[in-house]
Amino acid sequence: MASFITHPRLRLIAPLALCAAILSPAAALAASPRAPVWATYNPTTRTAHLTVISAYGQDTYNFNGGTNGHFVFTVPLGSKVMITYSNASTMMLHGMEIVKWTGKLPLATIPRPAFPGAASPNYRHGTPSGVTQTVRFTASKAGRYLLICPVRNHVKFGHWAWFIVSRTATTATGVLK
Ligand SMILES: [Cu+2]
Repeated sequence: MASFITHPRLRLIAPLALCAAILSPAAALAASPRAPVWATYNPTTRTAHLTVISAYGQDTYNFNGGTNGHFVFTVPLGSKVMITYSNASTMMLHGMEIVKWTGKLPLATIPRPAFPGAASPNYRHGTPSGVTQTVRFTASKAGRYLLICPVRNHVKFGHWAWFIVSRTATTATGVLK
């Protein structure tokens, strides 16, 4: 189960597949929608695999369905982070970048990535609709970071999430709050 819902495209249809597999109405009630698995962690290789989708579920300024910091990723300090990033919007470019939390949102200028490689290709311009990319970096410093969409004005419109690099976490999580 876990392996098949980690694929973003399958993730979208997973709830339908679950419903189809359920024979009795009582069971259907019991198995109400299950949150997608947005993060997995391999403690042996210290690799965090994250899925990040812009405009997930509805075509708005969201990451994995969360706007304005309602989605939170946490990874253990020192993780090798591998992000599968997709822009699901049918209307516009979006991108992703991890930046330091300075106490306020980067509304006017877009900072450089907090870690080398922690941004989608050509991040200020954005990723075209329907394209999936891989982003790799090492979460080498503990602290509070933002996952932002660096496309012009998108942070202002709510296109940002939290990204926490934790000294105490033993696994990676991605939660919509
Ligand atoms: Cu955006």
